[in-house]
Amino acid sequence: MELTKPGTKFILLFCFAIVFGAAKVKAQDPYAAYRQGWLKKAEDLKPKLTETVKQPISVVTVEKDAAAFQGWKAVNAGGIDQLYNSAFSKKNSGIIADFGEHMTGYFNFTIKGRRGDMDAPLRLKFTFGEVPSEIATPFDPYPGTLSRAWLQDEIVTVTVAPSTITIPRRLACRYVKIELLGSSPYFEFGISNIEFKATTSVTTTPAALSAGTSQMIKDIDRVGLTTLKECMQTVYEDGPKRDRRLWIGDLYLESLANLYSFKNDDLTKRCFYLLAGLSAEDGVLISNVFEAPEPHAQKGNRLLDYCFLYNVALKEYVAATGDKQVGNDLWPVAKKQLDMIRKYAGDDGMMDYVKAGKEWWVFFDWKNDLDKQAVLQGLSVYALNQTYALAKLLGKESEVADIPALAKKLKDAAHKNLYDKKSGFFVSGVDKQVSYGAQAWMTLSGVASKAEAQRALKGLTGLATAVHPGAPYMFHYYEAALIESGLKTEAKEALTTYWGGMIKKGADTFWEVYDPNDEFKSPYNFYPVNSYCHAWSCTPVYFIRKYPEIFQQ
Ligand code: RAM
Repeated sequence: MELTKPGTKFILLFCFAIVFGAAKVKAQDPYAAYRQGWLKKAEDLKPKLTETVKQPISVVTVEKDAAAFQGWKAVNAGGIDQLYNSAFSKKNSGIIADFGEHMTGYFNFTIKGRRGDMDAPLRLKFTFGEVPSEIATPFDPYPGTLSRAWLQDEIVTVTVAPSTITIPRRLACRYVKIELLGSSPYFEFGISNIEFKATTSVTTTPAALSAGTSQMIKDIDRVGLTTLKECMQTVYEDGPKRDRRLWIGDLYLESLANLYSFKNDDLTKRCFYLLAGLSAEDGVLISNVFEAPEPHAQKGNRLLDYCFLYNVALKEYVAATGDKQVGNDLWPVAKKQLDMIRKYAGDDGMMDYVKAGKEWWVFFDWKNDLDKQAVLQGLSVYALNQTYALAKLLGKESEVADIPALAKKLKDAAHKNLYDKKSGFFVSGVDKQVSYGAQAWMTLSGVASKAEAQRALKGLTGLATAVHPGAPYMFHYYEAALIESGLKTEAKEALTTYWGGMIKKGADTFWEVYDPNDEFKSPYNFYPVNSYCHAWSCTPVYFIRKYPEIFQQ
């Protein structure tokens, strides 16, 4: 072949350009060929929500009580008829209806004239609360760091009576306060037929716990199930009040609890496909996605630990259900997330957590002072091993042949660099911090031997300086570590004390943030904007039902 002819050269260059260009496009989006298919599957799996109409069971007053959760308690003040049978005026403005349970859905009410003609509009304010303090705490001036609009207060202007009005926004609450902001002195009206159309995608009732189960464990399970049910809408939401969307970390824990309770496999599948279909063009998963107006991701939000947990969640799902189709479909995504472990793993086998922390949101817990070295190292080992287990289930080990050696390298390095033989704790970072998180992840990853794990975990309770979990999310991993290391009594005690603590404080659903020593803790600088029905807090359901020998005796 004569390469000197200008025509041939041109054709060759042209061919190179096409091949190179195609490779470039492919490198940019490794899932280009699959995305639409994944999103279609997600759409096809979208559940139809069931609707149940609920009515208030009573009227309550919310009263100050230093002993109550966040200083406020709801006190029964009689039947709802007192509202329905009298005129609504300044006298009963501020009345609070109690539905007796947490609900997620749509609120409606009816306005009827009682005397005179409606010669002016009416202005009403509704405040919806998951817990009593939300009803009693003024929202303004708003000090929070998230949007003020998450808070559930709505002003409604009514111009025609009679009329039945539905508040357009979906709400999550147990209590509803109604205030009168404006009305005509020449027109008397009443409020009636207060209703809530509650929605969920749950259609099954899980088996009862065994007869010998303690009342406290039964209560924890019941509240955990309600929490999960409320979060199971058309995706696994993190919280039906806030943020009302699919986050990978929450999905992981919800899907575990679902496997042992409602068994809605389709919802889990839908969420896996959605996250995959909406991942970034470089193949990295985005931490959270929205469904409306059409499915889309919160693009800039890259959370390193959540990428790894997607793999773990997928493996758990495939292992439990035997659904290899989903595993095979989404294997390219799982495989891709491992690149980030390869990228930050140093020659010494230690993850460069400082660099990772600069380039990513490394989360693990709502706890500012938590050092992330040990937790990231532990999760990386865990994710490598879990992904390899997934590869085995799918017969794809040859595609990740480097993983076992890498996992071992990281594991050995963790033990060498982070284990303090003298104290028996795993330490993290330059200050050698001892945290619940570090002991939990060193245990779950298998870096700690059983004896070391037991010693470290047991030691935590006696160490005043140990960094505690900031939220139930981290408490889940601590609880899982207690079980993994064989500390059954301690596991039962920890679950009963922590989630039971919320029960004792009146929880209808478990909370996003719970620090037994600080009921006002908020990652968002304003505790009413915390979510009080939060996915990652539902996991006692998983523990209690997966380990009956620990919890149901
Ligand atoms: C919050 C949400 C959600 C969690 C993220 C990291 O915004 O509560 O549950 O996954 O943070």
